Amino acid sequence: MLIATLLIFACQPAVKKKTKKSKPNIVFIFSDDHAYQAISAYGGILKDYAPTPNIDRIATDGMLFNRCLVTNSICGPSRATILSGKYGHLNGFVSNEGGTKFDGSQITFPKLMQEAGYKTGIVGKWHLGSEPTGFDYWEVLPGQGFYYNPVFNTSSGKHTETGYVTELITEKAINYMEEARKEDQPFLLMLQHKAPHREWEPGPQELELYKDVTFPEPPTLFDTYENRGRAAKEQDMSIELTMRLDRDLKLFDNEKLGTTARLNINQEKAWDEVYDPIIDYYNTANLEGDDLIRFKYQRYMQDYLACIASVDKGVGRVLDYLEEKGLDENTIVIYSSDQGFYLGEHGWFDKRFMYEESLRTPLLVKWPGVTQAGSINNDLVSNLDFAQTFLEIAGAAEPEEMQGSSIVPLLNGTKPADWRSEHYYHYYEYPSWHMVKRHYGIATERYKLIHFYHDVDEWEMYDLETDPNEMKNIYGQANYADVQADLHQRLEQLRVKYQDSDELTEEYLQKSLKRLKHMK
Ligand code: SGN
Ligand code: CA
Repeated sequence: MLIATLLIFACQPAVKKKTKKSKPNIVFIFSDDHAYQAISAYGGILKDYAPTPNIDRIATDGMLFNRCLVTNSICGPSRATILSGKYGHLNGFVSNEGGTKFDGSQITFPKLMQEAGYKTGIVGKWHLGSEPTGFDYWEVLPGQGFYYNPVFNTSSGKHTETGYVTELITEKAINYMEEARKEDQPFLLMLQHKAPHREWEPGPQELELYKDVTFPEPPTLFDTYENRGRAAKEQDMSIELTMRLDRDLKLFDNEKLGTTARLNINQEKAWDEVYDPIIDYYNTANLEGDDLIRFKYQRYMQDYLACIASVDKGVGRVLDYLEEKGLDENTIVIYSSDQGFYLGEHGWFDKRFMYEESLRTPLLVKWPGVTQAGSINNDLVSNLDFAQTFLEIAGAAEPEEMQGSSIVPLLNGTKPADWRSEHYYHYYEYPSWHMVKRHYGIATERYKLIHFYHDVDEWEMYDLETDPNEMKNIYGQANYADVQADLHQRLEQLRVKYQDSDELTEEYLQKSLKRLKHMK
């Protein structure tokens, strides 16, 4: 009898039938303008300076993606692509400016996750014009949001809170998880920071962090844009000419600044203690030419990285919270940003270009039992893939209309035979902030072919193997003729595959984009 009972038990399937609760929770931590160069785990010249021990923990325990490429290197469009799993020309959101609002009635992955039994919440930066849909809980910053004493929008109206935005968002995220874990449902949390977006206002805990630090300069800080087309020359995003001495670098008295207008008395006191001596130095140093550019670069890095330090502490708090509550084993933690960013490369800040620093966004994923600790993935993945990835994790069907591919197999350490070998990019927002001309293009593992099609009609091509800093346009060079012809053909195929076309672009141009104007 006993033996028979044991046999029956032994014959039970080893894997328990998955209940709703056993589906993993997803914590998607998403910052704004966080360059991969400013994450220690990515290496590079700031490796020893980037304040990211906690983001690095995700890499140590999970997988780091070296080539996560965005579809359009700008905030709203990146977010719209993530939610919809589609390119901007199909989800209707191609530009931050021009009055477009995300059409929240369309299919998005959070809605489908709700149907699959998930509780869904979003806190922090949203930046899509319309109200969030597909979330049981949302508490978001209006527009770009404020660093200090921010306003939050919720379904029941708006309110202002005292404190620093990164800390407040982290706090709200933990509160959300604390509620969500009591329920009999897995949860999705989108924890979306404003930081480290311009104007890089450090939090009270990090104001002094870098005041005495000198950072290494990128080799292309004094780029003169030779051997490239008009787009690189005519942008308006240089540290030299565009970066503002007041709001960006905080080199004028507080009262004159929009930036610090929101500080209360105590916050202002702490702020002045740090910035007054810097202002004094600047006023007496009489810096000019390259020396001034160098000084501005250092100021920029001090504030930018200080903002990241607060984001990283928040990541640490979330990871610790999950461990303390025993949620870590069944929670996937993802860290990413809406796009990459220039940290002085080519003399720039901001993003938008299809060149590497803005095209590549950080992506780190820790999925206990699935991602191999410390693994590195070099495949071409994209923010276009996030929606379908989350849906596969949730066990929900992926709608036909979504245009990416789930990266779950890659997380498992297996690359599907038909994984993409090229990525399609399209940037529209011109004339506008930073005056980056409209362009579309193809990126492969080694090459890029880019068409600046508006205002100019110029092609650029880069060989990342021989020219990783993209300093030499090789379009039209005889020794690359075959590669060029192949890239042209593949680019046309991609435009067909993703249903993009000159006609559709023209339609956007006639609608929202015609209202764009130059801003600095
Ligand atoms: C703001 C910034 C720009 C930035 C855009 C888009 N200007 O307008 O420098 O390029 O956001 O950024 S600021 O003076 O208001 O800071 S995005 O991340 O939202 O796309
Ligand atoms: Ca951004």
